[in-house]
Amino acid sequence: LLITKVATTPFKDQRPGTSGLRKAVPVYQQPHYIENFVQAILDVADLRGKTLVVGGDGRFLNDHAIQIILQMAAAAGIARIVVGRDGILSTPAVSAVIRARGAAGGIVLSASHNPGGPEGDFGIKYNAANGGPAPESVMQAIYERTLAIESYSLVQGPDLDLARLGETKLADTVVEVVDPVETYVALMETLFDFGRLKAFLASGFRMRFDAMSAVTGPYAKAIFEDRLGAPAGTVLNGKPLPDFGGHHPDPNPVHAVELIRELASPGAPGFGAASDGDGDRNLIVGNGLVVAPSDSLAVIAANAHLAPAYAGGLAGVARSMPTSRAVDRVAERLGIRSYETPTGWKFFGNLLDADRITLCGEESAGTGSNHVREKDGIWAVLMWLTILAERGESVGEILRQHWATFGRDYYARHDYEEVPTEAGEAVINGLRGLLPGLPGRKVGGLTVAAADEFAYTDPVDGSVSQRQGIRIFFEEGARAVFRLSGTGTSGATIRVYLERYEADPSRQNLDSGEALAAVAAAAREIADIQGKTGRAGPTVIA
Ligand code: VG1
Ligand code: CO
Repeated sequence: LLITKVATTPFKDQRPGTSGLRKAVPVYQQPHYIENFVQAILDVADLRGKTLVVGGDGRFLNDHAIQIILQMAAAAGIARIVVGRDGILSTPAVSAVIRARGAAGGIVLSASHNPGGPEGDFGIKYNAANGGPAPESVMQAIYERTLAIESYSLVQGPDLDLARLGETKLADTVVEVVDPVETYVALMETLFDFGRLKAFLASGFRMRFDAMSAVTGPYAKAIFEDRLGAPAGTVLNGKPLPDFGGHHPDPNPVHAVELIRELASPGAPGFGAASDGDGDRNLIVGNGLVVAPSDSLAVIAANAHLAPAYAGGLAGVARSMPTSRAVDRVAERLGIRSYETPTGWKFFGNLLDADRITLCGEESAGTGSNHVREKDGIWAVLMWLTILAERGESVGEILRQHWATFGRDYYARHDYEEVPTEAGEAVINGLRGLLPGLPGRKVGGLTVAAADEFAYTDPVDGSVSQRQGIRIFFEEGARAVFRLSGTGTSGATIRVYLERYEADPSRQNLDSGEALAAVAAAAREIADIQGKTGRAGPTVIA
């Protein structure tokens, strides 16, 4: 067994963010950059003699990074590496495979919805034995290890052929190439009534799924077209491409505009959906409308009992703090608990593991359940398809009825992208300083009721996460939240999350920009974003 030890020096910028280490491709192309971070993972996780799952969304560098990981994992004495054919596994599929195989962990190669290709982004995420993103304490330990690293080890050799299913050996390590779709599809079949959904599609109900040339293409074809019998062509952009065809694989109203336009045209299918680069996000579209992710979470919570796996009810639900409070209203009605966590899926892991919650989600188009420990785009689409089949109503009717029952939480996120890092920090620090004086302040017709900086104590392990965003509550049922993105790859992105509750059904069909104008103006004024960044308005409204 020939282990090569290579001397290296630390990179100072390998601190993982909201979702792993995400950097521009040229940063990852620096000699030793991938190896250093992978060695830090292997050192901290100690997977000797255990099973590791590896796969990615197929973006540029996916192939290259996987070969390095295999060689390093072999040198680290890992007993078995389960890798998706051609290096492909969606983020929720990695989670499913970790759990199905009793693996000790997994490495996911993706920068999610960020563009790919030589000028795009790349990322490495580490998941733990429960199938979910490793907790903050582990990621912090990995970061600290990157700062002290002096060498890494690998078993050198020719690239392994990952196109063929089956087992090969690399030194003492078994490398097992698996079908990337099989375990995931089998899991979906245990959660939903595929016979019922197939009959629904056979009855003439039509849908579109846009895979955005990213990882979900093969999963969506296997499920919607092959298993559920939707006609060929139901899945759009179904072939994963290393640069996603030059598009942002981001399922939002800006980047999924063609799908939204198609669904708005006469005679269009009644249901449209899309997923992101690594398959964990989802977009739900009806005829002429887009379902806000916070609303989607609430609708799913209110209707989950229609799917076999959730027919017995929900243990509880959770949402990230900036996600609208719509799901809380459903939880209250159902008599179950609703938890509020910091942004990022890793904070749902303990609640799911401890059976305190069954469903969870984020305003950033992430929804999921206890079936895996990641958000799951295709799962959300199957959930909506189930609701549509069982209720026999349109997406729009379901949404309007939901609002009539629970009230509507108008919602929007304003992003100020790529502002200088110091300016982004100045906005948050400025708000922090203002907090004590805010209650009672009147701004543009609204009155501040309370304001704080969100901190979270995990109810399961007691770990504390400070400084997770500034919250301003207004007496008029409105809220503004401010935080800095933890997934960007250049400068800072300020996220301003706006919401306002409307109980009156006659006022639930306003344009959300209009309904939120006062709270948007109040947020801008209080935070003085223009004064601190020079920006007159957001770059993206989601
Ligand atoms: C963003 C979203 C967050 C999500 C994260 C990873 O993080 O706001 O809700 O969990 O992306 O999603 P941030 O720190 O940039 O706001 V994904 O689909 O990129 O794995
Ligand atoms: Co993603």
